[in-house]
Amino acid sequence: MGYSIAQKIIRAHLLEGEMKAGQEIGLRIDQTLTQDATGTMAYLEFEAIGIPRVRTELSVAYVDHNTLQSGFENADDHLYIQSVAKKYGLRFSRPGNGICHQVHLERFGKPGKTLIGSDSHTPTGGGIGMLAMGAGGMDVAVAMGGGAYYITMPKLYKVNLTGTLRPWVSAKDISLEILRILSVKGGVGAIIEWGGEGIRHLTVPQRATITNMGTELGATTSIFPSDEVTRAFLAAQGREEDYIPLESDADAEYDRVIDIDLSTLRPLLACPHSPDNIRAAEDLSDIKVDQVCIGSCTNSSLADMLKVAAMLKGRHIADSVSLSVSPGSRQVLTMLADCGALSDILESGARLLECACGPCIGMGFSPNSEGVSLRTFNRNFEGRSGTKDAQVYLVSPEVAVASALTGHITDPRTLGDCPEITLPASFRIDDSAILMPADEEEAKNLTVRRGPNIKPMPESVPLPDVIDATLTLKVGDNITTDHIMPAGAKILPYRSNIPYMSRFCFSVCDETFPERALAAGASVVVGGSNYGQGSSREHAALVPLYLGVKAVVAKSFARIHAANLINAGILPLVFENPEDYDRLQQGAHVQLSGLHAALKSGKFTLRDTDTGAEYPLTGSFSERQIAMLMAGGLLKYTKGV
Ligand code: MIC
Ligand code: SF4
Repeated sequence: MGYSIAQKIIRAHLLEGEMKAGQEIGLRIDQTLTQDATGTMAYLEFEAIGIPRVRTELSVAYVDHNTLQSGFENADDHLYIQSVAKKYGLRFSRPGNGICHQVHLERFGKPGKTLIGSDSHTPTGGGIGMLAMGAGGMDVAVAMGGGAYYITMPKLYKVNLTGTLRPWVSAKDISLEILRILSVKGGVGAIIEWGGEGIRHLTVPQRATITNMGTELGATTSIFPSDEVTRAFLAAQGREEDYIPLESDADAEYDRVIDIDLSTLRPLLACPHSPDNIRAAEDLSDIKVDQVCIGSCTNSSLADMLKVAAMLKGRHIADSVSLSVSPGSRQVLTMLADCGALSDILESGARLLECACGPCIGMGFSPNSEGVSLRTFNRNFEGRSGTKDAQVYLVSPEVAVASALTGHITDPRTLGDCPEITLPASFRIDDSAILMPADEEEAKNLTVRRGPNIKPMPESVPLPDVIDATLTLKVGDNITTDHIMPAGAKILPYRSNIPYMSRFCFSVCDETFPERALAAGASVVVGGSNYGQGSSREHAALVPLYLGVKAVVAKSFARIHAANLINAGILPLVFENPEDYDRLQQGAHVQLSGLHAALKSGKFTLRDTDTGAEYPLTGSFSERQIAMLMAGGLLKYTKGV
């Protein structure tokens, strides 16, 4: 049997385990990236491990999330990250240089390499044939120190594309179509490989939009072959030497094959509040639009922005609409300025925002009350925009601009001819905003700058044999990390201050949770299926740890979050009988006993000590994870090994 692209990269990086679906494997990691919202914690963890220099081929620290400096906190954290990068051997991408995934694709990504990043959209790198995965900060810290990255060997899905996209239909619509087919849990435990005739016409930015949004399927990662399209992109970035060809063998086998004929697709939207709530733009034209945001790591490439500029040229947006445009990187912005396209954007009435995540993570530009906001982003979870009752729709740049011009949801096919965009043969290369690390000798004398916003991390403890706790919170299906630990301009500056952040834990679901959890001392949280979907933020585990959460019992878990819970020493357990979810009530007193033996057998029992009822649970932990839980989390385990 031949190998798929992902299997080829995994084989070449396999340090432990066997390439059999469901088994834990350890991978050698070539590159890492962090962004500032997760980076401060990741570097505190790296420092705690105590390795003097990163041991990867390349590690980059980006600042792109917390760029709104409304107090000293973010600025201090940036200086901390900058000084860590200089001392420990990382490149530092300065604030304003762009969104980590966009810049990494432009300047550093290489086909055939492994990349992990403390951000769930790291799979963007799959657009040029990298095996790129999102991970918790602790996992990235360990990989920076030269340690393996462990995942469960995923199943392999193949999406076969045929035909070509019709005018006005774009890569975003392919992403939305696959979300319609598979749903936000449909990719859990799988790597999605894209292939078929139809990919030949997809540029690298289009491919990167698709691999970026594969995260919303819950997939471990998504990947495209590395072919002549990849070579042309790398050559245009002055990096042709980084090109290697990479494709799957003709007889590679997949667990599932999905066929999509590109010529049948039409402009789509993901309706509130989930990326898989898909409708066609033409069916929603009576919805008035208050706000349109163009940008984010999904749709902020030069190609996207040139299309936006061409559509806006000589036109003016509707008076009722507020339009923001955030180019993905300084390279994109300067090239837009050079060719005059930036003026077309500005003259239309758009507001230009910094090359950063911005509104995507609620960093400013929140919609008005009950506002309808169309965004070219990847997530429309409730409250994520910063306005709890806003109605956020995910759209392509084409639908975004068409709707900004008319003031209501608009199928761009009603606008006439679609402008043709050609990518330049060479991009403008200026890496001056990427700072190099000090050499090893100089690094020894450098000190790291730590601001007063950096507070000690909560300490996880070795797993006891018995846990007595209160079921302090019961939540439903598809709880995202934005529910567990919200982001936004008011909370994000405290990513290195867990005690402060804890006041907002689960505030989207129940504002009284932090207080009740602290009063209870030890807590169990109960959730439905796909618990912890969305971001890689380990704060969604570290903050519950601080509040005394000992175990989370759910119908199923999202991959990165489950790993983050174990890394923090919290038990993720699954209902053996999903209907037991309905029987357990918030407020119950519960007990988990015989835990040390249960870790090995995988069979756990939750006892309601008020009623005596017992609920069978399962938890499948590898030897390494058991050792980690017994040691009190990944950091203690790593230091002890
Ligand atoms: C997101 O899109 O939710 C984020 C913000 O980029 C997160 C990381 C974080 O919470 O800092 C992610 O996707 O991992
Ligand atoms: Fe930034 Fe949004 Fe991308 Fe997350 S999804 S990395 S917040 S642009």
